[in-house]
Amino acid sequence: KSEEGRQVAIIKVPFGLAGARGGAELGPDELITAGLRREIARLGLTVQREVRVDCTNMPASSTEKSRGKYLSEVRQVSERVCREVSNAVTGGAFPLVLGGDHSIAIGTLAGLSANYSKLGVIWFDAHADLNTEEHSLSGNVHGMGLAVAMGHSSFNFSQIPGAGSFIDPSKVVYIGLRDLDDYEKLQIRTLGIKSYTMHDIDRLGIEQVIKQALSIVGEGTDGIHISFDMDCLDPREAPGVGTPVPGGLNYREAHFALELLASTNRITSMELVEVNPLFDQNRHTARLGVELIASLLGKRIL
Ligand code: NNH
Ligand code: MN
Ligand code: MN
Ligand code: MN
Repeated sequence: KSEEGRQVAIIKVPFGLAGARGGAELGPDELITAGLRREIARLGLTVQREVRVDCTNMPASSTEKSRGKYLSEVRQVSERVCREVSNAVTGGAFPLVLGGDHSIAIGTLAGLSANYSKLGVIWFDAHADLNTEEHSLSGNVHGMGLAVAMGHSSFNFSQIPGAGSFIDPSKVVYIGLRDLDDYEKLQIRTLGIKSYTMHDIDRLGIEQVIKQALSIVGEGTDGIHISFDMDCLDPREAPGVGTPVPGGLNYREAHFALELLASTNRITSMELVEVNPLFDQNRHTARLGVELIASLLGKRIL
């Protein structure tokens, strides 16, 4: 794909029921208001389509016996996101998915897996999102997305119409981890998922981390997806998130990481999640989100 004339499909997913606290459903509109379309235009890219996935944010009184909260709402959103992401790829556009809480990754990964036979995933997050309904301490499905996508949870891709095969843990790389539940630590070891924790970033530097990450997700894959949870950033940079954790990526590390990824011309999709305007100040977090998306889409200083 050439840089010029590259088409972007903006897929807004205003869903917040699966997060730790409400407000993430306001994220997509906040990112648009913060100037996303203008930034994309400045890069010479075209927005081929902008779709808004219909999401329920008023919980129906559920009779479902599930330890995952609002699982029926999550299922419905996942099916819709899967369809939109799949349509975007089929239509030749770069899917840019705007959350919403991180449970929307279930639909994104489902739609991507239908179109790529071997998908690489770089997961920027303070958290591993590897819990299952059985193991989660919170019951919040935004902490389960990768477990669902790998088929470890009783709710998984086999229940999403149009989804492809499960995500291969050997083609997933974490960046920014610093708040893991015991079960997630065990799973990362058992599955052998390559993880660059904040400790590793301190030790290696973000450039080396990205180079190593790319060598893993870039080999034997036909697509590379960036799942970017804004809470990977330090809360001083990004206060407007549902679950802030101290000691995260700083402004330059995050930009440099995404610039390095962009320069490979191998990234095929991105989602940016967990922007929560209710905990933000002066739209700071959404503006940073827009800047980071621009970096991933190829924005250069000079
Ligand atoms: N691990 C915790 C849970 O499962 C926190 C997850 N929170 C997130 N994930 N923001 O990215 O509830
Ligand atoms: Mn997450
Ligand atoms: Mn997180
Ligand atoms: Mn936490």
